[in-house]
Amino acid sequence: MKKEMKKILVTGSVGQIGSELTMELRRRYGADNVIATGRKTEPSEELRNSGPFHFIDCTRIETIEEMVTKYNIDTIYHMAAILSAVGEKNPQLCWDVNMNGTINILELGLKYKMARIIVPSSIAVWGPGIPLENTPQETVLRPTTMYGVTKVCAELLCDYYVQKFGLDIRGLRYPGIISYETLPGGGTTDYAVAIYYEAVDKGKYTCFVREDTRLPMMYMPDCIEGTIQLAEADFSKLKRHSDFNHAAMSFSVTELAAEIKKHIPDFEVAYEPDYRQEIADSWPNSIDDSAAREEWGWKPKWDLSSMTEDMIKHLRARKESGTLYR
Ligand code: AKB
Repeated sequence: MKKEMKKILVTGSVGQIGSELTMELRRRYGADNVIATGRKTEPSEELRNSGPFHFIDCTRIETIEEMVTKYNIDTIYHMAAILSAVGEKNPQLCWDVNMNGTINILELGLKYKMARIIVPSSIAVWGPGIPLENTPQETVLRPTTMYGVTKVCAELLCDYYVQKFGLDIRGLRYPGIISYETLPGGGTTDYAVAIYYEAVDKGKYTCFVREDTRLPMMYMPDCIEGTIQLAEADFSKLKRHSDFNHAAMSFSVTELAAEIKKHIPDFEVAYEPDYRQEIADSWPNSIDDSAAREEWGWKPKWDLSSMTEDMIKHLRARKESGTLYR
């Protein structure tokens, strides 16, 4: 029997994906049924005023458990994570937050017999030596970043809890996510967001990866839709659980800049690659998400051209109202 999701806890709700995911979950399931949590960063007014918000620390299980018992939580979207670039600067913090945070969530899932737990993964699970184009679902996972190591471990850990304890856990490998609501923090794919902000703000951008860098990317509405779609899929129909490749589009920085120039003709990009180039070079150019399409009906709606038009429209409006960077 399919268990219902009635009281949802979102960790990492102040982050780039967590903030928009929380608002959409509140729209769909009722504001009071979605408990937003963060570690340090103050939430936006919209997030704080639209439903319950609390500070917790996922590495301290008692702080999560307090939320679970207070609100009778039966579903967790575990969005809290240290991303690739920050993870390389502070690998121990990355391990602590990503691994101890995840096992704490899974243990509480068992203890309180949760209906469902969603733990996102990332294209960072891959490393050198993989087929770069259309990287298959099943291929060697040997990441060279601490973030990637934690994401591979978390996928395995989640699958272990599914097989050993019958816990309902789902996860998908996010590409770089592009959005205009909340800035990403500490990832390698952040250039693909920053470029839009700087194009609208200053008409020029200095990119920290080379112009030929090509990575899988996705617009936020597709990311939110796909995440909730997987969460709502019939568990008995899923052959995989924690590691669905999740794709929408793939482009080089040159192609991205050319698309932006269609809206801002004088836009200029300079290139000063830094340590993040090596990380980007270790990830796929594009990925094969046929398992997600077959098992839970995934289909993206946005491509580079429609996303660019929408991003620029929203960022221009924000600039005009003096709230570009909020
Ligand atoms: C990062 O760049 O670290 C993230 C990711 C691809 O998971 N955006």
